[in-house]
Amino acid sequence: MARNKIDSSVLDTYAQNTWCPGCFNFVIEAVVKEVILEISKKESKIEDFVLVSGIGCHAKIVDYINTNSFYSIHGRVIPVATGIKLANPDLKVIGFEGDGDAYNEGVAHLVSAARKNTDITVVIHDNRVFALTTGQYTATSPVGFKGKSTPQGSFEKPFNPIELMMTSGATFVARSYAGNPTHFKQVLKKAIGHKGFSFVEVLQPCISFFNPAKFYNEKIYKLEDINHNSSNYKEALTRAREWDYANGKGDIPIGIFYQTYRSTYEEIILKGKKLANSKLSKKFKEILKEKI
Ligand SMILES: Cc1ncc(C[n+]2csc(CCOP(=O)(O)OP(=O)(O)O)c2C)c(N)n1
Ligand SMILES: [Mg+2]
Repeated sequence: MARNKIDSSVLDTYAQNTWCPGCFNFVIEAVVKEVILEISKKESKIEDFVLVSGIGCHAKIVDYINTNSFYSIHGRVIPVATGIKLANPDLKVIGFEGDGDAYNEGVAHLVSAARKNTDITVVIHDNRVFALTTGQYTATSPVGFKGKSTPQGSFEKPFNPIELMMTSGATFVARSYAGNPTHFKQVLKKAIGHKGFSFVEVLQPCISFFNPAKFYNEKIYKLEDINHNSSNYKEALTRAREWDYANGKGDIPIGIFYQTYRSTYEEIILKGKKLANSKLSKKFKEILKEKI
């Protein structure tokens, strides 16, 4: 089929959708589909994409998009995505994780991927709650969050994922908002185009268990509107620290906080493998000579 003739229905699946009516995951899904289609028409094919999910409401996204996908387990999106990328570096690998998935269960993998600079994109559906299991607090729930496991309010201090990713060495760090699909689309395209580990946190109000949409609409502003310099680490870190996840103080910047470049994990590993192979074959040649 001619690339420019592909229409969005090719990405639809027959899976029955079980998200709550009005869930912001619908917005994320629609944007991801648009981006895959746009990239597929220009520079690659739909089959070049591999989507990897964890477990949770967010994870169902891979059931609803018709391309290669791997439904992994809670907190283990990154090891699976890394393996796929190492096996075939030509693929475009995108991981979808919940906040419980990425920031609680699988936080070590997130830090490692940022440090290693694996060339994958990770999208975090940050609804700041374990949604599928009906409303327990996560590592980004605000102090005082009342849910099933914290009826009197959570007392734990959440961390700031943007700051964590920056200090862990991520080469592309962004935040967007599911209430602003245009913005998310722009950010996601740049994240996929980035060579290296790209991290995109999407603030996603959960209409059933934690819905700060009104608060987000009042507090969010775009980094693009203040001419933020995303190559300046110090400036980016100041912006990353502007909003306090614990008490909601400060305005909420969205956009690309930081972007830089260095060798990717696969480049280094595959170069090492080639070297190892060439040394190995030399040794084999010597052994063969001895035997002849
Ligand atoms: C290893 C493992 N731990 C815990 C669970 C139980 N579990 C399933 S979904 C879920 C919550 C998911 O929350 P989050 O990752 O934030 O995704 P959301 O549902 O909010 O999109 C949990 C704890 C599991 N399935 N596997
Ligand atoms: Mg969640």
